[in-house]
Amino acid sequence: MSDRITAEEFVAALRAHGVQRVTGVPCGHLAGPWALFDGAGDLTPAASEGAALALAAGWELAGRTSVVLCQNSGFGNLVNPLTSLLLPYRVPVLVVMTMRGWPDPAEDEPQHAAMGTSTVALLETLDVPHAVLWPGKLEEALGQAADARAAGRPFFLLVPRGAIGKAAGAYPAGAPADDRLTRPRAVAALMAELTDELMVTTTGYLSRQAHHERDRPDTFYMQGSMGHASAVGLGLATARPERRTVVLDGDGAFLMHLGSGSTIGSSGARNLTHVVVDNGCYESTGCQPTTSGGLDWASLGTGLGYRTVLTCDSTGDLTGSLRAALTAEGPVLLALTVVPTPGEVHPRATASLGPELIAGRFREAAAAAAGGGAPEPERLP
Ligand SMILES: Cc1ncc(C[n+]2csc(CCOP(=O)(O)OP(=O)(O)O)c2C)c(N)n1
Repeated sequence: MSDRITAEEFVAALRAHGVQRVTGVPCGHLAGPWALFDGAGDLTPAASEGAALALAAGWELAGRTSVVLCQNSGFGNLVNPLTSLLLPYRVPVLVVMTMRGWPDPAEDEPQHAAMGTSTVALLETLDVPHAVLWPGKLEEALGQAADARAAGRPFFLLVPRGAIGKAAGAYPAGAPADDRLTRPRAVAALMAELTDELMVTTTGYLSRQAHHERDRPDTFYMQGSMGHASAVGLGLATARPERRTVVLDGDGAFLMHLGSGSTIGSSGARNLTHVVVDNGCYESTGCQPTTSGGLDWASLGTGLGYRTVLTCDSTGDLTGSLRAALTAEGPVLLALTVVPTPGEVHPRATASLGPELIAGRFREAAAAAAGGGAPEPERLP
């Protein structure tokens, strides 16, 4: 399998084409180049792909040749700055985008199917120049990118899964000391505390962990839609005010659509508990650091308007914190600071259940009254 270009070769080629600054949201299939650019001090992680494109536009407007690294699940996030900023203002950013759900959507997870089959057509509809990184075609594609740049146009280099190698030793995570809080410990304890709460879990390892610890129909395992678990949870909580809703979120996902925290804060939803597992990184794609390192969760939660804000970073305080978070008046924010455990990975809920089944059984569970029994009749105005 020598079709694969090494991460070092790929980064060297981009540098030879003048790349100075790099931003984006990570994909496991770009983990090698991400680590090398980060190691060189040239990478700024962005909260979302749209923000990455805007940041790169700023660099370009100030004379720095820039690249955005992302996967096509984030294409939707960047379409707005692509169409209303880069195209009309003729700002030429190079976007290196991995292609999930493509060429055969059946070979990837279900949440990638619709975007996988439409990414190329969307770029064509928008008349945005692009090329696929086929084996041996990097220089040719970068030549096309240079032509696009000369014409003041962005360029998308589409990367098939596995086309670029990994970088050795990127973001190693040591074994956690015995009493340190970890994702498995935090999620196992949370799932054990649940009774009849509705729950929505964020994309990646957290959904997998929740499913592994305790499969329940009243948990909506949301693979995909990164950053939107909190808004889904607010919808559930306000539609079913007599039941507690729990959102299980990651720091990267929370930051991607941080504005929803303000919507939740101002909603005053008394029955909403938002649990954020902060491991300081995008663990599901290779533990690339997020920007949560310097974040003061207590101040942030209070500032956003959450009624109760709790933080916990030790196994000793975990059960007490969870019980308080599940019973206190909401909106509740509970930030759990954990150490990454990338070695513990479980199958996706969608591998055994399928998204339609997850949604169908969740609908039934959500229709039931709190504590089981018949659903409340809907009141007419
Ligand atoms: C819009 C979008 N961008 C990127 C991804 C790829 N992706 C899947 S999981 C994940 C990391 C999520 O990080 P975090 O919320 O901190 O949770 P963790 O993986 O650390 O548990 C990323 C970047 C995605 N699914 N969707």
